[in-house]
Amino acid sequence: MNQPYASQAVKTGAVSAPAYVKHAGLIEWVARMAEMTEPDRVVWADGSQEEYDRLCAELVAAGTMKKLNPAKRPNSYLALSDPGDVARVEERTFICSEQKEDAGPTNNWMAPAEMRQTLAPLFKGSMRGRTMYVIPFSMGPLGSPIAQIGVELSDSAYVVINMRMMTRMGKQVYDVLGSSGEFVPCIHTVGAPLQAGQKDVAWPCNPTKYIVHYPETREIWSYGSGYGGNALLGKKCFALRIASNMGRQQVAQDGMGWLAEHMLILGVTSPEGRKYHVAAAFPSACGKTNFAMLIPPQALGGWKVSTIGDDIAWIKPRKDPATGQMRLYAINPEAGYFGVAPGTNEQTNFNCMASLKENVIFTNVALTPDGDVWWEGMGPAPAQATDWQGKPWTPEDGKAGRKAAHPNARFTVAAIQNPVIDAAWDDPAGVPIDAFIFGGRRSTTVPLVSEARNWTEGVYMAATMGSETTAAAAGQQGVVRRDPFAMIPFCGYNMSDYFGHWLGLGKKLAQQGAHLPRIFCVNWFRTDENGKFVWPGFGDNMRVLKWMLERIEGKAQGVEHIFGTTPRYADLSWNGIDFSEDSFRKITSIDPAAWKQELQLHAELFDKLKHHLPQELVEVKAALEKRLAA
Ligand code: SAT
Ligand code: MN
Repeated sequence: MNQPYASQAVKTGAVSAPAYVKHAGLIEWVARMAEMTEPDRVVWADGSQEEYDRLCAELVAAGTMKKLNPAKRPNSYLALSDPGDVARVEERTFICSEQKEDAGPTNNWMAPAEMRQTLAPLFKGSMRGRTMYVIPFSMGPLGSPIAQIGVELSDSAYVVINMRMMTRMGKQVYDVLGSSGEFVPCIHTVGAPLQAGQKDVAWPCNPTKYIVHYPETREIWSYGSGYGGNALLGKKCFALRIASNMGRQQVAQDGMGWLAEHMLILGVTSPEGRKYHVAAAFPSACGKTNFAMLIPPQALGGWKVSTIGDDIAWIKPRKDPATGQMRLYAINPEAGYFGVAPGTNEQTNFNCMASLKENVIFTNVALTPDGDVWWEGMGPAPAQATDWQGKPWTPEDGKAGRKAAHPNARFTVAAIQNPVIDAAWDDPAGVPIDAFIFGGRRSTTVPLVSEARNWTEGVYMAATMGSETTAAAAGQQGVVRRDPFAMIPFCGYNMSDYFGHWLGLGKKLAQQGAHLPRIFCVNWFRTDENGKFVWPGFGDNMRVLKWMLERIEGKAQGVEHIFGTTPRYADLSWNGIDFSEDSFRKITSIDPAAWKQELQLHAELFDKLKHHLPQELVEVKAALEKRLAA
């Protein structure tokens, strides 16, 4: 793939890079972007603690952040965003491939030339009055053969400090990059230039937003938002949308390619000391961080869970050095967690709360009178607080339906603060994956857990996954949408080609006698007549995980149904919990009428994705329909 920025002649007129930056193409690009966006100054971020502290102080002075009470929450800050800039903006997210069909029907598309013309006047002078930060970062352990380098230019200091937590960010990246290494150029502006003498606002942004990806030239251009996945370009934009393209393009080189997935990665150790690794895909705000840090119930007898990653997995095939057999290995390309705060407490996620004791950036949670933070579901509400919009709030307001924290309020914290971080979380070689789990948020229809009979059926389950929408994205909440592989907002190319890539990789691995992960589908979210969740979830999800691992070991039983194998009541361990057989039936029952409707929705999805849709998936669907009719 050609890298337009790696090889151009230097004309460093506009910027002077520090001596440790040896990459002429990078310097030239920075100069060109500075010429276009016209910042007052260019600052080369070095990733040091001193720089972090200085930027935090500047953000406090500007009113973007408040420093929390050091006695309660040492070294921690609260940022409150503009009320119109609180989540990813999927409607404003574009995959600008040369051919429209390469973006596919699930992505917004515009021709690259047309998009460049659209963006040019917006980026022109967009950083006036501001500082342009040059943020070098590595996705994955620095220098690892699986890692990739990016450089983000941003006029937001908030982005710099978040990128330092979320990625391996800093001047050490330039040593790896050298004078001609490849990097993904990412440019971000809040789109709010300042005229001389004009006073800044605490959270500058622009009502017009564009989150743009050019997969062929591997560039990211983000305009108008300062929030999360719109602005921290290493995350969804690079590690999923651009990286999914990289993984597929690699097929042309090595016949297999690799996968960039919206998955947590966890390690799980049995009481006998056997260690497994599981990668699990859930849509945003469906509990990936909680699952990645879960504490197994003691009554299950000594299972342990450790975290490798909580949101994104890069997965590559390679020979197991011990057995010589091909396997899939996963790394977490990130170095921190950008998790949903509301609902997090000592019961739902003890380890997460422990991670949040210090050195945290909170965004859009509530502030308590003693200078600490609070959010819905954290514990008893304070008698008064300042809400996420900076207004006074009391529990009375809460009763009237006004939330103190935004439902998509987030924390940013370094992964190393997690008390159950896996010893191998930073291993450049990655961890071997034993099982894939796919889960959506479904109040009906989908049973607690089923195991696919084979890779193709597993891909079908993942491809047809549906989920009720959450606050992680702007738009209506609680409506079921198809979210194949939890990748609808993140797949950087045609979704049918993506299914084909998964099927092709499975096929090639099987031909080589590989040890393929098993595929499971879960749903923690079935509700009863009163709309209450039936399954306790959180730590008790270990009961389901245990069954899966025992399936892998050939020990656990189950029954086959129309699309897989599900445990019977007696196949799960119920030590330490009072969960009736009747409740179990409520969350595992398969209602043929509901499934007939569900298959109708699969048909609609397949119709939408018919261009390049793999025939294997059409065949799985036909077989399913036959079993359902029988
Ligand atoms: O805002 S992010 O995209 O970083 C978080 C999410 O939606 O998963
Ligand atoms: Mn996510």
